[in-house]
Amino acid sequence: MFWKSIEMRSVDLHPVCTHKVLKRIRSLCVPVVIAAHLLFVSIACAQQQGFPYKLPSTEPNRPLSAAMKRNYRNNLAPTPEQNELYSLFKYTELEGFDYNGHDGTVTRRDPSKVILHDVRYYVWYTRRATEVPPVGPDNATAKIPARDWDLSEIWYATSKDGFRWQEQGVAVKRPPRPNAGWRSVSTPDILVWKGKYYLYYQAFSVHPSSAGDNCPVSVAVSESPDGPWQAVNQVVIPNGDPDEWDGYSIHDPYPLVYKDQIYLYYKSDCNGKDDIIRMQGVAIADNPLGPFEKHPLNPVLNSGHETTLFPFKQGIAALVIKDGNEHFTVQYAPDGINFEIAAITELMPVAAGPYVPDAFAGTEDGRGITWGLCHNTHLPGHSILMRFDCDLSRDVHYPEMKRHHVRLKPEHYYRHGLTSDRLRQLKTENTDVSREE
Ligand code: AAL
Repeated sequence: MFWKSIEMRSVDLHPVCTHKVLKRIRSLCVPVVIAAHLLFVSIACAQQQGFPYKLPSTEPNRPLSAAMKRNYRNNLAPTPEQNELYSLFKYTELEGFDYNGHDGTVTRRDPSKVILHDVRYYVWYTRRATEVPPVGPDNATAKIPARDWDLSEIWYATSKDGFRWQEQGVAVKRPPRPNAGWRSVSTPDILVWKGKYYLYYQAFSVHPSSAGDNCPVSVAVSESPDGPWQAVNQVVIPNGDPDEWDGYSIHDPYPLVYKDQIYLYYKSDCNGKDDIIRMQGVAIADNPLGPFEKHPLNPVLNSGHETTLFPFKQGIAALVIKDGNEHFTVQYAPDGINFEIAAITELMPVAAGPYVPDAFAGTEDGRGITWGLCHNTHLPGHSILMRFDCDLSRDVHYPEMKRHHVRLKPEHYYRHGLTSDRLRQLKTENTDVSREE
């Protein structure tokens, strides 16, 4: 029929058309029709077939749900085992730190990054040794701390293996009034730049209050990690305007060298004390003493408390540990600024200070991290340092760190029971229900 109609129309339209021409058209049409048929069949088959049993290692060329698109586009790899920015975390008690019988009078917290110098690891941290544990902002005095990090100094310790530490003493003391930090110096982090060492820290001139920690960031410099440290006694990262997100506090300064500049990440608390939001920004400088220019896109992380970042591939990776919509994630910014979630995990190290071998190399081939120190603050009146291990490194593969969940016993869940208020409410609701019956 089909050929007949072509022949007829050809004859109608072109009465002079020869049989040879018709034959040519027919020979061209046959393959086109077969190809169209095959295409139709393959589309129909693809539509019928479910998502493959074996997970494709790259994004398959087929319609995908939003979740499957995310799995291929956001995560660094479609399974945690292959995702270099996914890890579980393992914890070890440290040797070498005395806490005065854990009576709350001695605290160690907020460790810096760990650095390696002459076959020894170094870490700096907040150390408080007061006559009594913290009593809260209303009862604090010149000698009685308001909070765990009040009336503190910056101390340091060294280790040959990262497990057994020797406390070496004070690195930065509280300066005399009216210098920033006279009330407390805390939460240090380290930068090595052109052969010199710089400690950035929070410098309190008022004690931490119920409204939060109002303090800027200051810096001390030394020729050696063993000191002596010369406090510069100047604010290097000032608070923003009072109506800006970082107008009240600049916390957790965390310097890295990136693109030949100093990228100093920090956290700020905003939104008021009843509905506090914690986010992170970055200030960039060519010189460790500044001027630091805050990035116009700040905040660059919408979640997270203490800052923990490291060079990764050509960009920067961040542990977004607690607080905010995106807590318990590892994020990655190929430009150090525009972070996306790269992995979701759990039981992350709080206030992690990792050993970052290439923290100051200005690398565009960041290798990642495998261990560091962190803190735990849930002890009576004080905090302790702990060690964490992980596989967030491109150079190792520890299968036990790539498992997908932390196994916790029932006791752990029951410890997070309902509050007595909520139990009372439920009791009333249950009484109302039985009355209705
Ligand atoms: C920490 C850090 C900063 C805060 C306080 C001490 O975990 O975020 O250092 O100011 O808590």
